[in-house]
Amino acid sequence: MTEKTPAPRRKTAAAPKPPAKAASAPASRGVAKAASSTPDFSVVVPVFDEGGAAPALAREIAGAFKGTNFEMVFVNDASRDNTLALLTELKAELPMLRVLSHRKNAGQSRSIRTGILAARASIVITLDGDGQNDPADAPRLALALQAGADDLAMIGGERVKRQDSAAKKIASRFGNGVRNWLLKDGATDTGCGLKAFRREAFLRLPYFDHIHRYLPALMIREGYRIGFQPVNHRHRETGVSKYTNFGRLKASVSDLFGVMWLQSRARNPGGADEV
Ligand SMILES: Nc1nc2c(ncn2[C@@H]2O[C@H](COP(=O)(O)OP(=O)(O)O)[C@@H](O)[C@H]2O)c(=O)[nH]1
Ligand SMILES: [Mg+2]
Repeated sequence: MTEKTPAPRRKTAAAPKPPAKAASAPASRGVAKAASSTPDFSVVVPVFDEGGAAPALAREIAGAFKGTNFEMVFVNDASRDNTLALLTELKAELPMLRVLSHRKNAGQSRSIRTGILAARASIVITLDGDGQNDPADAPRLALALQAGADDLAMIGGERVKRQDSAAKKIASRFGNGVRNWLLKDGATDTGCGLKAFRREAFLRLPYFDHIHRYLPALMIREGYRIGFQPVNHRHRETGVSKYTNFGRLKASVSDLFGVMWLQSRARNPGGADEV
């Protein structure tokens, strides 16, 4: 595992240790938490019009995490296809599958947040819902995080061989370069949907749409350490990408300035001691 602790703009020290189990987590409004025993891992998957991929992906995740105490939280982002019907049906086959459904489309970041708010484990793993991330990699990231030091808040996947169009790969390389140059987050692939992080650490971060691309910078800002591991990447076999290069660029410009501003306003006490 490569662990990167890029120099943040301001000196930061380790944040206090997140508790091993999130004792009582705020559930998202209107979303009740299931009452069974607390799982060790919550796998959160945002899905928007992914009916072609979601059921097979859920089965793959169940296979990958078999033997561990885990749950899956699929968040249907007001899909217009049969995603919700298929996932609802699948609950009979996969008892550890939970399905939440947005009433209106709210985007990938909000879907992830909804899933994390509902998650019952202290360690959350996110994966894209189109099957491009390989569930076989996910337990490795989760276990590395679990075994890591207390202030290690996230292990991000870095796609070794991107299976996307040349245009998307070029745009992504450019975007990652600019982001790393401006934010100094040490990440080469923040767009990789496969990440493992501590639920409490995520919930400490300021939320905004598209935050999922800035988790390394924001975790470092909060005083945490982050790590990365190489992961597999697969072709999108069904459905269509929900992003265009232009749309991504437009959002990225204002987001970059926003995160730079957040970094300039970071002050960290280096932990708080009770006396
Ligand atoms: N872009 C986008 N993705 C969403 C939305 N809601 C959920 N998602 C999910 O976010 C993940 C990433 O989207 P995807 O189209 O695969 O992005 P790409 O791999 O960069 O082309 C997929 O699982 C989507 O289904 C949304 O409103 N917009
Ligand atoms: Mg994709």
